[in-house]
Amino acid sequence: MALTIAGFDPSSGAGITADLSIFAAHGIFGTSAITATTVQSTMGVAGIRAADPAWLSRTLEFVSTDLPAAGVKVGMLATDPIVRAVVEFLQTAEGRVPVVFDPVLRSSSGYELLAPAALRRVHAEFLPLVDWTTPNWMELSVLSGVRVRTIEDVDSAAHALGRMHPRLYIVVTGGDQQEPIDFRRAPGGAVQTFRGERIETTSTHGTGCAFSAALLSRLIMGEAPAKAVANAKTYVTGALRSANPALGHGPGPLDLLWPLRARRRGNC
Ligand code: PXL
Repeated sequence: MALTIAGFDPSSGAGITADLSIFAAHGIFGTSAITATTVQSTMGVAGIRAADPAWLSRTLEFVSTDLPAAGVKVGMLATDPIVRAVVEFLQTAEGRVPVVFDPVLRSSSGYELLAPAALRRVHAEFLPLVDWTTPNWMELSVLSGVRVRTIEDVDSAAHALGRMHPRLYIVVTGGDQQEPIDFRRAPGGAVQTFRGERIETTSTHGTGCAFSAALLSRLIMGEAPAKAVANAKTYVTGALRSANPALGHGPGPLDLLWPLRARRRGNC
């Protein structure tokens, strides 16, 4: 069982409902706790309302006592009080399970999905409780404080972030770059790069959610770090490849359930 602590995107391209589909595609049952609701479609984010932090804390405590998760994914954190509630939960969570953080900072339509004032607590209290983070280039730049314009900058920024948080695995996703290279830094500083295939599609809404939730699923399935990253990437590539570009008027959703259909056809 996996838990996602994230925002609600009513178009299901990203956020909680997408995460639950991704867990399901990996055969994993998912529970969830909402940090914020958004007014959103493939056309972009039109509004955000953060959840009541006390209500989030009650939800996390009540659900996890009954249905303890084997891994936790954290997405949109929205505000500083929400970060505090998630920190308190992770501190009291029984046992050590993998925690994957997709650092959702800003929507492509320009909305702040994490208040800049909350970044201090993310570094001081939240990231020390996280095992894996999956920033894209822009998110890596904000988290590390290092400008990221080239793959060499990715290397410096990932090492800077890794020195701040020595037990963190950092996977920098490059799917939105011309050369889709994913870059992994392990605790201790070892680096591995994964060269991906570039899929030309307009269906890209929630790609970061898909990668991070697939990564958590693979970790829960017991895969070692390099294999989990490679398989999460294969999952996202498949979801991009079989997405229906006719869905929505903006960047459409991925085909998150493709492994179920592929299996039914006997292809996988
Ligand atoms: O893809 C980032 C993301 C994650 N979660 C929620 C979102 C978005 C992007 O807008 O709304 C809830």
